[in-house]
Amino acid sequence: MIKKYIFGQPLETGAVTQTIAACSQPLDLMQLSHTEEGVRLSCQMEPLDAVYGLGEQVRGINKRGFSYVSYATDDPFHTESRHALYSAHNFLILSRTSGDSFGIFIDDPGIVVFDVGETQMERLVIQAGKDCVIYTVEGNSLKDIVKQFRELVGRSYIAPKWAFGYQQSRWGYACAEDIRKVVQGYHGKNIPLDAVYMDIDYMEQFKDFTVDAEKFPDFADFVEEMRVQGIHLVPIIDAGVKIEEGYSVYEEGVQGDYFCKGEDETDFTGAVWPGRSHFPDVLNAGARAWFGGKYRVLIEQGIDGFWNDMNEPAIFYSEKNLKKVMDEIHSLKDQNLGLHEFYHMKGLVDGLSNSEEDYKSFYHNMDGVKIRHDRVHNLYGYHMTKAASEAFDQIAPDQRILLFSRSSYIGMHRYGGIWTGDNASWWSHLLLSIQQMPSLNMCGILYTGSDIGGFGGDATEDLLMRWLEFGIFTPLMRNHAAAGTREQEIYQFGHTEDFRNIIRIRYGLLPYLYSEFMKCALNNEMYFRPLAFDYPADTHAAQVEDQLMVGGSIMIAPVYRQNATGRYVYLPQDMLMVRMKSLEDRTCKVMEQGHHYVDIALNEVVIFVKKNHMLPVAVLDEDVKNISGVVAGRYEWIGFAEDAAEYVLYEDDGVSKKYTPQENWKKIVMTREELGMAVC
Ligand code: MIG
Repeated sequence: MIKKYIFGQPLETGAVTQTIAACSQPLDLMQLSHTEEGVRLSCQMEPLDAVYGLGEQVRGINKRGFSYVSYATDDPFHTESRHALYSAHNFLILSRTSGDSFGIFIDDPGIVVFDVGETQMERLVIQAGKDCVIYTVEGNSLKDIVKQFRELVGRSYIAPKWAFGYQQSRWGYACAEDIRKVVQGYHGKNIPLDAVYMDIDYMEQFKDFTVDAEKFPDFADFVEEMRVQGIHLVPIIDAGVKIEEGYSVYEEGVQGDYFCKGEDETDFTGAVWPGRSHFPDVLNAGARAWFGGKYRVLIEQGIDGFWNDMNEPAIFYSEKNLKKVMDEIHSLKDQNLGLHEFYHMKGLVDGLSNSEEDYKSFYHNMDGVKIRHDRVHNLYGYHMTKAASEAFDQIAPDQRILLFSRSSYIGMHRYGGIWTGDNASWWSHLLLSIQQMPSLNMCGILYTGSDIGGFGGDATEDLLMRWLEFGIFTPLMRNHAAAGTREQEIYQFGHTEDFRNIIRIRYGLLPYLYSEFMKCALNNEMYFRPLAFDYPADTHAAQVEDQLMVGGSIMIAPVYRQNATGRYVYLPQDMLMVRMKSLEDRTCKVMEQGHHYVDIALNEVVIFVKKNHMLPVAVLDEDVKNISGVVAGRYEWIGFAEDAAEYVLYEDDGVSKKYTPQENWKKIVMTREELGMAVC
């Protein structure tokens, strides 16, 4: 049961797609009060109650014990003490041991604070603005609450099938030759690869929708050269548009009045990668149609995937603020600085980027209404991505195009996926990425993954290997790293054969992973689930923060600690442990419900199949180069059946949007003998 409550005069964010009438009774699931900031909700939590959700955030699956701020922030240093990351996903579930669990969604695109027992351990306090819509969701299970919420906000984005292949990225591939080397690096070692990313260096001076002709002569030919080898190129698009006379995107934007405005009605200027830039007012329908239409120039050259970056929007500095800071620092010159003044000065410079002052100094024209940016801050990345998606519907209505964003808000999940931003090559971030996945799925974001191997810092070989062993289960499986860090393409390391085996396991599992993704997208379910969602009566399952259910048949328990040669795994029921040294070298063992210590060598992938469940595993040729080597129907089956198990397999052409035809869905039943259980 969903109830809707309206406070003040909220803006239409587009998060919700169902029309439901506002409730005439006051909100009663939490205590409501009106503070100076706006609407405040609070309630008591019993010691064993858990809080799930909030999408892309720091910390664990159970969010208790910390406070989280929804205010999209470009902060590449995600330590445990941070409160905000790149996105704002204002949905959480209070899972109560007493049974009356509920979900709550705060549809407010400005700052929202979730104090989940940080200030007082037993209190959940949510502080929203004055103008917002709040939805409460009651249901008979955690899964049911999520499903109702997901029906409320609409079907999740579905990526083309090739985007479920392995993908390589690096900030630093600067020209066609660099990309050819990457492809050769993979193909030379017989490691499958479906996409290579083009980070900001492909552009002419970081100008959106341009391609530097010196670095990429005959770009369309190059795209074709890659396509023939089965490689999709995925260029980045940044939010800021360079101010430069003669640059058509800039000139059209000025003429069409498509940029965000400053207080004085002139186009707002902030500095990002292209230098002084304007920001398309993607909250305005006209500007959105215009900006989205620009993607066409790359699509016409054969591009079929994009990632939208810097769309919190990140602002390195604004001219106004820079001048103020410079003046202040100048006034300190020749003074004998005390420590206090020194730190103040240092803070001035640090505070230039993504400053609240800047976010309060520019405006959107939301279809006739002038809105100060900070009130709608969390909608920017969402609407930039919506702009692209709406344009794709015009340009290629029947084709799936890969699209994902750094910043997002609930609602954007219908238009694209996300990646989890600039993590680091830290073991703690491997765990973080495991924990973020179910929270994101709750909020509708299914096509997602983190930068495998870590973005900042130097990846070690063992970290990359363990991260890939988890990454083979994330829909977006992309190895990405920052400029200046150790090169982390797989072929840069010594144990290539082990890496190759792991990547091949991904391709082998694809028929399963893709089927499960599609079922979850089409049925509004979660692809990654905490154990507590599937085993609600099991108090041990509720404690598990580092294992996930993946689709309907399996559980994973990734190793995320350096030098660990195994780990404790909790089995909420009897399961079949399948140990893979490679796709072909698999051994199985039936294991009983309970706690186990499981050895998992650095080069092994282990999955746990639920009793009376099974999954397809593709049979691959030795020289499979990409997803086209995963041939429909060429499968073996792994399963755990007392008598028989069944599976609903989903297959399609991978690019069209026809998901429902009967022939896409096949129910397969196999007996214990057929599954080869005798050898386990
Ligand atoms: O300020 O385009 O999160 O993936 O490699 C950094 C360069 C800008 C941030 C993205 C990252 C990308 C990088 N970008």
